[in-house]
Amino acid sequence: MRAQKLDDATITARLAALPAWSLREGKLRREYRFADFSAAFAFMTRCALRAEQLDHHPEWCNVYNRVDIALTTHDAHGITALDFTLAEAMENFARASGGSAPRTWTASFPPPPARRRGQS
Ligand code: H2B
Repeated sequence: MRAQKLDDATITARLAALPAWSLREGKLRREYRFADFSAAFAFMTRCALRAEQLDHHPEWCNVYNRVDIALTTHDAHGITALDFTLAEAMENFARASGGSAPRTWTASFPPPPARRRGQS
């Protein structure tokens, strides 16, 4: 039997263990940045092999060193434990491939000019 769709409270609780992941439009999402294409593709290769073992496959997009991921269980029309299993595997693989969260450009971008000594 395929995995059962998780309820919102369970998804929220399990997301607490995956701080870089978020729920958007019914999918678990994460963006990774790597040193270069080679590192990004090494990560994707590891994920692809695990996805085949699990028979659970990501929606993803790769552009050079960036890998954008969306996980959902199509058969269940929602998030299941399989999505968390794959997300957790991806976190481990990303660590092994030197992945990081993208820099988020906040209100302080561009950064303020460096203060000179004596300036408040
Ligand atoms: N991957 C994902 N993400 N969701 C699914 O429902 C799914 C899958 N179903 N991989 C599997 C394959 C199914 O289509 C095959 C027939 O096992």
